Formats: sequence, structure tokens, C-alpha cells
Amino acid sequence: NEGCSHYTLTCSEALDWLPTREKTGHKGSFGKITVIGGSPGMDGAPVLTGLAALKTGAGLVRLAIPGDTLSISSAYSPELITTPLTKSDNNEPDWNIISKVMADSDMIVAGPGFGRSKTSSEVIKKLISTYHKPLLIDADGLNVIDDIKLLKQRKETLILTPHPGEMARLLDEEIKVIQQDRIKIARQFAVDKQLYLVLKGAATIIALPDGKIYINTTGNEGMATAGSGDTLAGIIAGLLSQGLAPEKAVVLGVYLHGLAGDLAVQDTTSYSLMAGDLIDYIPAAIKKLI
Ligand code: NPW
Ligand code: AMP
Ligand code: MG
Repeated sequence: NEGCSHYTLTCSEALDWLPTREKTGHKGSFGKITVIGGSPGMDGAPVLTGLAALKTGAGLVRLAIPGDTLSISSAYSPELITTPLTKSDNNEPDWNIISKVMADSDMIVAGPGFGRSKTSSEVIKKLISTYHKPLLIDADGLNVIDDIKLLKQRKETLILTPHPGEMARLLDEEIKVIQQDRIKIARQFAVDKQLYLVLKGAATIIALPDGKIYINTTGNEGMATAGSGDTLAGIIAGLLSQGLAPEKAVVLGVYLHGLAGDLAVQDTTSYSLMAGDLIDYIPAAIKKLI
């Protein structure tokens, strides 16, 4: 029933869903994430994703980045591990390394800053069809999906986090068509393809594969800034990697991302808020709940 199934997450539910940290846990207990992305000129995006995942509580984050960009991305942060995704001589995907990365990760985030190259397209296709653990696809990872039928064939957890421009490309529609009917379009896509769809923007819509819809209540216009969505992908991944079920990780992740934005904006104003501030305010957002 489309008329009576829209939910919002309450503060107390958010606390209830927050994964508990085992006192004797070690970094392996809190999940190993690989972020696949980056390309010349967009070397910062996967770093934002990785740092947001660590701040949310992930145990270990590795960035797998094309060789020509790796050294720039790896210079940003000592906490992130990096691996070259491509062969050193021709920048083609290194399928041996990619197989190792797949075996070694509890989940993968693919797409931030990845560009729309042949390499991106081949890697995303391979992940959708052969990676058997949870997969989150964002940003250019969405832009290079040329056959959406592939999404339906995948059996394992798949989370897509498009902004309206990316959703429009996926559906080969105009942005205004998406925006006119956000809930219906998000629900149809999630149910038809049996995946978790986060349609971003003011009042982000989260559509679950069973047709249930959440409308997010946190966030503000200061978050309309470069890299904002890259941090959301990391927050959702950080929750998933700590064992939270996908339906809770997407809803709580969007809520926490917006809450971090609402707390940050009190200090930065909506003019000056930047994606890095969202990462810096993840602890305050978590503290607000506990
Ligand atoms: P318009 O035209 O502005 O009105 P793209 P991208 C539309 C990486 N980044 N409501 C928008 O509309 C990302 O990870 C790297 C309505 C335009 O048509 C990606 O890999 C950074 N429309 C890559 O850049 C920091 C909306 O979508 C189109 C909308 C490209 O990502 C920045 C733009 O989408 C960036 O994150 C909304 N709420 N939101 C780095 N430091 O390395 C968007 N649109 O062409 O996919 O461009 O989102 O910047
Ligand atoms: P991206 O376009 O991928 O960088 O993602 C932008 C992020 O900022 C998404 O999580 C959006 O929901 C959020 N965002 C952008 N504009 C607004 C707004 N006006 N109000 C609330 N959240 C926003
Ligand atoms: Mg984005």
C-alpha cells in the first residue's frame, strides 16, 4: 500500500540501532572495508569515504585506487591503507589484486571519484556479478552502469546511493522527472531490482527491497557541497561493517550524516560547511544519540 508506508527514524530508534562495540573487540571485529575509486583530479573522494567509515567505527579501511592516482590519495591520511587497482605499465585493471581485495574485505564501496573510464566500467561490472558480500555503489560507480538488468541478477546485498542526477542517468530520464515523483521512483526501483536505494537530496528517500520507505529528517542546505555524498557512503559502510543489517545501516547512516551536518552547521554556518566538517562532526552526532 503506497499510501501508508512512509517511516521516519526517531532519535530513540537511532540509538537502539547503533551497533554496540564489543569490549574485547579488535579491528577485525569491526569490519574490513575496501573503497574502490579515485582517478586523476578526483583523488580526494575515496579518502573522504574511507575517513568517514573509520570515524563511524569501521576496524580497517583500504583504498584500492588506479595506479596513476594512488600516491596522491595515499598521502592524505596515515590511517588508510592503500593498494593499486591497476597494472603499473598500462593502467588496466589488475584482476589478481582485485580478486585478493574481494577475498579480503567484509564489504566494498565502489565509485567515489572513479571517473567514467573503461576501467571503472569493467571493475563495477565485475563487482556486481562476482562479489558475494555487501556492495555499496555510489557516484561514478553508478554512472558507468550501462545495463541495469545486471542489478536484478545480483543476489547479495546491494546498496545504491544516487543523487538525482545519477538516478536520472540510471533510468535514462530527466532530473525533473525524478524530482517530481521521488518516492514512487525510488520504491519501484528498489522493489524491482531487490536492492537498497538511497535517493539523496533535501529529505533523502530510503527505499528498501520490500517497498518500505523512510524519509530522512536530518540535514541542511550547507551539505550541498563537494564531497558530501562521498562521506555518506563511508558512514553507511562503517555501520554495515560493524554488523548492522543493511536496512538499518542505510536508514541510520543517512540520519547520522544529516545529524553531523546539523551539528557542524551551528559552528560553520551553511555557507562554510565542507565535506571534511561532516567527518569531523560524526563523533558529535554519535554522542548526541548515546
Ligand atoms: P545541476 O546541473 O547542478 O543542477 P555528476 P558529481 C545533478 C566525485 N567528486 N538535485 C546536477 O544538477 C564524485 O565522487 C570528487 C538535483 C548535475 O546535473 C563523482 O565520482 C571530489 N540535481 C564525481 O566527482 C569532490 C542534482 O547531478 C549532476 C542534485 C562526479 O560527481 C566532489 C552532477 O552530477 C565529488 O564528490 C540534487 N540534489 N545533486 C573530490 N574531491 O575528489 C546533483 N544533481 O555529474 O555525477 O557530478 O556529483 O560532482
Ligand atoms: P553528493 O551530491 O553525492 O555529494 O551528495 C550530497 C549529499 O548532501 C547527500 O547526502 C544529500 O542528501 C545532501 N544534501 C545536499 N543538499 C542538501 C539539502 N539542501 N538539504 C539536506 N541535505 C542535502
Ligand atoms: Mg556524490
